[in-house]
This record gives sequence, structure tokens and C-alpha cells, in this order.
Amino acid sequence: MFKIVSAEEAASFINNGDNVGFSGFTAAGAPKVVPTALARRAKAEHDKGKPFKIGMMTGASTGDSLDGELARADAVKFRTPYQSTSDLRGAINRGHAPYFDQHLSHMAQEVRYGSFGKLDVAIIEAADITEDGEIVLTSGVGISPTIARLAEKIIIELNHQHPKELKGFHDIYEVQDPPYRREIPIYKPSDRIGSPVLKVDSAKIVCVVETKRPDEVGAFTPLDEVTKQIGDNVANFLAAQIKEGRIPASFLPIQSGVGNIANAVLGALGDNKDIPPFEMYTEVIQDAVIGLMKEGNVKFASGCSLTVSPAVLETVYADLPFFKERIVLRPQEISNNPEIVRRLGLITINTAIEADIFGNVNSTHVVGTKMMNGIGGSGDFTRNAYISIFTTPSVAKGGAISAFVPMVSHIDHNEHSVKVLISEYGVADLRGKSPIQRAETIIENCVHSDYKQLLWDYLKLNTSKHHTPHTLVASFGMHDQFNKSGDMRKTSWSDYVK
Ligand code: 0RQ
Repeated sequence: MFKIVSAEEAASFINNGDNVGFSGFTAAGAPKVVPTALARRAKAEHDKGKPFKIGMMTGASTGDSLDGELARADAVKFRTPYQSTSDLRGAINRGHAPYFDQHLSHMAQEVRYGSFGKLDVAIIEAADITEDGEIVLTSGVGISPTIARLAEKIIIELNHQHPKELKGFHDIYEVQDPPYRREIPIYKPSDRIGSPVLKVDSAKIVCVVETKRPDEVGAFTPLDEVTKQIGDNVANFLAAQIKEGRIPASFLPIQSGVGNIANAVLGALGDNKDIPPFEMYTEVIQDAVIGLMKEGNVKFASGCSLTVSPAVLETVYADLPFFKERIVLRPQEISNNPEIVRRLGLITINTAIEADIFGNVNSTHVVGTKMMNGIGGSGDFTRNAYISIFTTPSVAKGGAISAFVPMVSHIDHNEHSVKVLISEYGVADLRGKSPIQRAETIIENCVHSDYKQLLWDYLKLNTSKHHTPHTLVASFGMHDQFNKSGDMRKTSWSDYVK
């Protein structure tokens, strides 16, 4: 059987400059004790005046014991494709950690195509492993099948927090590369096309580390008036679309993003009597889904991770037979695959940092320069949705920032992909509208009263009949004012246009 070692000993298999792939998706299923030991090793090497940095490839974000520890140890050679811990975010924004932000559905194939160089080590969290290399994964899948196949060495973190009986939760399937790629035969969210276990070459497993460290998934903050109203606006909009016959009466599968707003939206969908029980084809299965499943409002959820708070994970593990019939966890290449998103006709709901009055969305950069988390799966889903929705509170930072601006300071989702914007004030349905009509709808329905006149005035600055009536010299005026004074409300267009 495999060599059981300490986390320190496992970390010694990893060398300075190595490229390392990590299992999991969000903090769910990400390795914990080996990365922390690796960070200690990096610090010790740095203390001796020696270099120690690794290339870090994950499914999505991870927990603090991985991204946080390695960032604090200044051990990041590069990092991709998504992150959300504050210390790594800080290192990225100080220029200490080179980061490239990618569509999550692209990640595994980019590793296969060799875009990041050779993969030296894969660290995989497992609930169980057999002698011939059959691994039961834990709460997140991510890019595990690809990194386990391509890495020269595999280190297993056997995490006893997750029961062996999780076997049956996962559906492991890897696509072929062009020119041999075929269609992915998923025709409804519950279709299974692969194996319940991840099969690896057991000769590559250099060691196993045992742990009981739980996933580092935080609890959600309770709903406030704004998030509750956004949730209700989304639910009422979708219910009206069913009544109008624009969405089939049987409804369509839902994809929903991460965070408090996404959780609130799901709760509102469950509460709305005009929305029938629905299925999800999504990447992150959050707390609200589990509650809705128990109540019968969510019939099935296909995802890449069970990113639920510790108490909710306990309720899932306490009733595995019930949840195994209703949940499947897939690699992100499948959970986020554009082919399937388009085929199933997903209603996608993600959160914007800011949107502009013509319908472009920034999901990643604060005031155009500072990286927040990354595009995650939002692009995979938005571009291919049946209806793509972005939600956002109308203002941030106590009102000093408007989420609606003349021109987004960074673009992740453009006007061609964004169909509906929703704030706590209301809904802007952008379908079938010209840029000027979109601007009027967004300002009227979604913008906070402190910023409405400012944005109407911006629109009036350009009196030509141009298709998209921007005034380029003023288009970042609100961002400029925020950088100067800390408050967009102080913007005056006369500062830009004399
Ligand atoms: O910061 O907590 O310091 O106040 O951004 O904003 O409103 O709490 O919303 O937690 O849902 O995150 C877009 C970042 C929203 C997230 C984003 C500040 C705001 C707050 C968080 P504070 P909220 P959320 C599936 C899909 C991209 C990836 C994605 C995200 C903080 O949803 O990363 O969609 N999305 N993946 O104050 C300055 C603005 C701001 C602003 C908000 N205009 N300017 N700060 N904030 N708007 C999941 C995966 O892919 C894994």
C-alpha cells in the first residue's frame, strides 16, 4: 500500500520552480495540510537566502491554508485561474504574485495543451483510495482528472472529514483533445457519462498524508433589504417570463454564481410560487440549494463542488442516500462546458462589480486596476445562456460608488452577451434594444437615485446621432472622481467637457 507520511515529508517531494496542480473547486476539496507545510518550507528556504516558488494551478479559488499560506510565504511563481483569499489578492495587486485570470472551462484543456509548461506534481484530496489507484474525491472536483493524469508525481491528502460513502457522488469524465473531440453526451442535468471514481496510475502516487481538516467555507451573512430585494426582482422577472411564454412553463435549468447575492437569489426563486420546482446545472452548489432540495423546490443539482458551510455539509453527509440521488459533481470542463450550457438552455445568474449604461459588465476589477477574484465561470455561462442575468446592488461602499457607470473600467462580459441587468431597484431587460434604448432602460430601472441625474446628463453630453453616444473624454469621469475624492457623487461633467 502507499507510504503514509507527514505533511512536511510530502512537501519535500516538491522542488523550487515546480508546477503544481491542486484538486478541488473553491475551498471545497482543495488540499490543506500539504500546501501549509509547503509554505513553511518556502519560508525556511527564503530564510537561508534560497529561492522557493511554485506555479499554482487550481480548479478555482481555494482556502486560506493553500492560497493564503503560499502567498504569505511569497512562494507564488504564478497563479491561475481564480482566487479569492485576501492575502493572495493583496500579493497579486502589489505585483508580488503573477496571476492570470481564465475562464474555468478552459483550465483543464490549457493544462493539456501545455500553455503553462510541464506539470510536476498533483496534490489531490481524497475521501478514499484503493491500492490500484481508484480515488473517491471529496466535495469538489475541479481539474483533478487532468492534473492526476498529467503530473509526474501525485500526493494524496486523505481527508477523513469526508466519508468513503461519498462514492457515487462524482461523475468523472475527460474530453479528448482536437481533432478527436466528440460531443459530450449530457442531455439533462442528471445524466451521468463517466466514472464514480478517479482512476490514476498508482505508480505515480509518491505518498499519502492523512488529515481531518474541514473545508474552509465561510458561513453566509444573513439577507439584508438590498440582497432580498434583488432576489425578489430576479424571481418576479423569471415568473413573468414564464407567463409571457418566453421561458417554457416547465422552466429551464439554473446556473447561479457565488456569494451572498447568489444565495439570496436562489432563496427567492424557491419562495416564489409561480416558479416550478427546478433543476440546476451550475458550478458551485451553495447553502441555499441544499435547503431548497429538502423542501422539494430544487429537483436536481449538477455542479463541480459542494461549497457549503460546515453545518450544511454535515446535513448532507448525514443523509447521503437522499442527496446522492439529487446531486452530481463533475470536472469543471464539463460543469462549465459551453456546449452543454447552450444545449440545456441555462438561465444564468451572476454578479457584477459594475455595469455600464450600454450593457457591458465588469466582474473582476475594482476601478479598472485592482483584481478582486477573477472571471471564474461567469463567462462560460453568460456567453452561452438562454437568458444571461447579472445582478448587483446599485451602489457599493456606502453609496460612494455607483455600480452603474458610463463606461466599465474593465470588461469581462460585453453588450453582446449580457441580456438582463437587475439591481434592488428593478430590472433592465436589454434584449432587442439599441445602445441608447439600453441606456435609458438601465438608468430608469436600476440606478440609485443619487446617480440617476448624473447618468442622464452624461447621455446628453453627446448630442450627435452616433450609435453608442459616448463622450470619451468624460467616460471614466466617475471613476476619476472616486480616485480623487473617494466619492463618485462629486462628479461634474463640466470638469471634463468645457
Ligand atoms: O467588498 O466586502 O469589502 O465591502 O466587492 O461585493 O456586493 O458583497 O457581492 O460577494 O457576490 O461578490 C463580482 C466580486 C461580487 C463576485 C463579485 C465590493 C463590495 C464588496 C463583494 P466589501 P458583494 P459578492 C461562479 C461565477 C466573478 C466570478 C463569478 C465575483 C465586494 O461575484 O467574484 O461570477 N464574480 N463566478 O463592496 C468597488 C464596485 C464594487 C465593489 C462591489 N463597483 N467598486 N468595490 N464591490 N462592487 C463562481 C466561480 O466562478 C467559482
